[in-house]
Amino acid sequence: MLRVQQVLVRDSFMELIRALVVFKTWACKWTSERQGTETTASFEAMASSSSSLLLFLCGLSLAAAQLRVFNLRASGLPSDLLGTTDGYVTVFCASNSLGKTSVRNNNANPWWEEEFSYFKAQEGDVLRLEVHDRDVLFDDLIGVCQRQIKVGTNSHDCYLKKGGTLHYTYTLG
Ligand SMILES: [Ca+2]
Repeated sequence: MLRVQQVLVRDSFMELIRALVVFKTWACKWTSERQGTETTASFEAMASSSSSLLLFLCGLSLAAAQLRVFNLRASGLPSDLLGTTDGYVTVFCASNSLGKTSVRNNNANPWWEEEFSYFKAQEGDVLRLEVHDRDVLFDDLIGVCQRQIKVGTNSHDCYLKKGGTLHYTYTLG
């Protein structure tokens, strides 16, 4: 929603700038014929400051925000063949890896104290958390949680494909 508004604002200003450029061209012609350069200079200044404003607004639409992911805990994780679950979570935002938690050995209801930060997040980016069970040879993927992030502090419960639930909180802004 925010992004849509930013695009609309940006497009409106693009129209305004186009109109200003047309007006300036006309005005410059008119003033050079009638009054010399003094008025032309003020039109130049006006168009120039509008361009700066446009650049500022374009920058705003690409503005990055800080994402913080924390309070990770799981409940009811399924046990593997050896009867233990050694859970850990890997965290991604918009295909960037933010890192992974430590492994909580032999615990179906683990929690993790690690926090993850990403300074280039934008509203609408996809936050992805993967819950794994570490094994001797190949780790098992228990489930994946992903959603588009929104500004503010948000907590979610996510049901994992192979069983159990992941709880997490993130803050964007
Ligand atoms: Ca295991």
